[in-house]
Amino acid sequence: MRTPRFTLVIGSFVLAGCAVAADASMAPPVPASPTAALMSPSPAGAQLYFIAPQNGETVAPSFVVRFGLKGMGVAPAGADLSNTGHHHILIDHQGDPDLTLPLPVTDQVKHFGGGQTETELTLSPGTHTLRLVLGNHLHIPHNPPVMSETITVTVKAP
Ligand SMILES: [Cu+2]
Repeated sequence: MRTPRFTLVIGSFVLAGCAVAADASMAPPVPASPTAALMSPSPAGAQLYFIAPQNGETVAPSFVVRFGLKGMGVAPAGADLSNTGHHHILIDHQGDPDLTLPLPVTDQVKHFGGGQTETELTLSPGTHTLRLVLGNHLHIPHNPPVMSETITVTVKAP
């Protein structure tokens, strides 16, 4: 008479054990790099793009660049708010920057840590490439990175 009851208790234990194991498997993976824990997730479908200029456009030596962002918000550098970042523009940059580290400050990487959504660039005559990259509060690209396509503009002589 007592055996069936004992079996029921054991059964409950096994079920509870399974639930705990399932939760553990949902834990995030171990960071792959020292800065991985400092990266911010980007939501699915986030898009970064140029409102102006357009790819292939010919522009004056000084021209306005407008940054377009869908699915995320803009926040100043230092403000750790989910699903936000600030803009960076890569000018004549070869390949991707290191997407696991804070973006450097160079002539080819400009930061808009104030939360700006446009800027005026002055470039030498000829063709130049431009690309936008969103960075988190620490200037680290998101995971997955939110980057625009690379566009080419032709700067005419003054
Ligand atoms: Cu930055």
